[in-house]
Amino acid sequence: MTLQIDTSSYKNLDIKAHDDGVWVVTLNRPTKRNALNADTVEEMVEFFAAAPRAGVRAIVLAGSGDHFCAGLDLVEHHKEDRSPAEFMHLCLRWHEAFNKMEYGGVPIIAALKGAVVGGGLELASSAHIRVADQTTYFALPEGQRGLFTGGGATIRVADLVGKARMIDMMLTGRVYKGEEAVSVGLCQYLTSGSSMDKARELARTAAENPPLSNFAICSAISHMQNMSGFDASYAEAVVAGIVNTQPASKERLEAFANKTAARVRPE
Ligand code: 1HE
Repeated sequence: MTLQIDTSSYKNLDIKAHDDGVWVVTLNRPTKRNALNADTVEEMVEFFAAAPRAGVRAIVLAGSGDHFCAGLDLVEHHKEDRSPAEFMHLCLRWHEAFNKMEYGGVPIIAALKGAVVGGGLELASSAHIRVADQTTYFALPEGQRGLFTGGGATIRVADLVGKARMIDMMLTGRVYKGEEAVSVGLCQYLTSGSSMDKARELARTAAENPPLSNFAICSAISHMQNMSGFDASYAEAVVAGIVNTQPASKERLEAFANKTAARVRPE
């Protein structure tokens, strides 16, 4: 049975389902530049845990206002005066949310603008595709704030840009934007228009794939990266055994054999 998501129960996320199966999830604290407080993280855990079982075909993740996300809610963190154990447990909730995103099997396209910094970059790097616009900039200001990453940057940002660039970003506060951000791997698309429009277009395209194929693409690849090559090749064969014999794949192969399916062409 398909899980129902009650979008009205979310306060820090604005969630809208569209007819094409694409859901738009918007961080909804623009006056705080969408800084991630503990409540927002809990809402992300809840939504991203439910999405794969709720018929969500693809997700666009965005921020309201001029900035995608200013990272950890520094004011909340300051006021709460957390103990090491309390902050560790908070970080584990961030990991819960971000792992649900990366490994959940539903394509997530991040529509970026303005600041994508600190924990905001950790969030963006948990999406499967990142789209930047002309205002988007990326940074890890943890060093300047006397902090360290706690939301998976050591894994995902290092994966995107490599260890040396990540260390440079953290030590010096280096900011990347524009074509340079694309070339170092922080985003895959840079649009002259709206990142939301481009992300919606990409999400619609992804949503047309059979859900089981998308599940494998947006879950198995990440899992396999964590395995030895030997185990990953075994797991790949098992996943391909299931995905490549599904009814939806048989229909598409029939269309290819009948010459009714689109061919792969350069644009
Ligand atoms: C915030 C936050 C925040 C803004 N936590 N409240 N992240 C950072 O080090 C980035 C901190 N933020 C900034 O550098 C700037 O705010 C921005 C570049 C994102 C935006 O600048 P601007 O001029 O548009 O806004 P502002 O005037 O700085 O802030 C507007 C309000 O948003 C203000 O609140 P107000 O109640 O005084 O109006 C700010 O306090 C609030 N605000 N950013 C809380 N981050 C798991 S570990 C992860 C570790 C990290 O993420 S470290 C990186 C933290």
